[in-house]
Amino acid sequence: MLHALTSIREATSPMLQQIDKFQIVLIKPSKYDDDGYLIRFWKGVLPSNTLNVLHGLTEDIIDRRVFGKLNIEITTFDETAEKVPVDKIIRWSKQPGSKLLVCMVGVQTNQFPRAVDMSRQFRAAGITVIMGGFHTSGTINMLSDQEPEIQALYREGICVVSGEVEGRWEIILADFLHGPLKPL
Ligand code: B12
Repeated sequence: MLHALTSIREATSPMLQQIDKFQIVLIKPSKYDDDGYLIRFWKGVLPSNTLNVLHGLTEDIIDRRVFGKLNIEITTFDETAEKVPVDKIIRWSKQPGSKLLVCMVGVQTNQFPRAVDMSRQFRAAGITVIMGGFHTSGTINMLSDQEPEIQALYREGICVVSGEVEGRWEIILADFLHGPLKPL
């Protein structure tokens, strides 16, 4: 583990010197109703497990200084109970010296169309997007990543995560900081 951490620091260090702030935006998408309207509640009663877990795993990476003194900022949005300020996030991504990653987290099948639509808005602004959760993991593991909807994500430059991320999150983040992310 120590070796892995040292290699992450070494591999990313030249890149880290050029970055003032690394912003990680974690979004739990909501879903559309049968008429295509976005469902959003006035108040949320059950915070999303996935959003909390991803937030905790990211805080742990900050606490362990996996990326040295890099200023890492985490922002979470649960779209079931709050509006996701897409335009504002796009503006954050344009700040000089800042690197921003958008993550669609805990995406279930009923939330997948919404997650894709929101991802497209970020991709149109040149922002890197990663999508994970039961839908991508289940589809890839039960069928394969040759499924048309997963292939469509690849074509649109939306990176896909299959499976659990514990123990691997920092490797994905290092890949993002170092160069283009792998599609899967
Ligand atoms: C607990 C749970 C609930 C709880 C949620 C509590 C909460 N506040 O979060 C409750 C009871 C509310 C619930 C409700 C529903 N659920 Co539910 N639920 C589960 C259950 C048992 C565990 C989910 C969980 O919390 N896992 C822990 C988190 C941390 O894991 P995770 O989401 O998989 O995320 C990991 C990875 O996927 C990955 N990951 C995820 N996203 C991302 C993003 C990035 C960028 C990265 C890098 C990694 C990554 O990293 C995470 C950590 O390893 C699963 C079954 C299961 N065993 O998975 C069903 C399950 C997810 N639920 C399901 C369903 C259908 C629903 C409902 C739609 C039911 C309904 N008809 O209302 C609702 C939807 C609610 C909503 N708005 O999301 C289905 C989804 C099926 C599908 N095809 O998508 C599942 C799979 C059950 C099943 N087998 O049918 N559920």
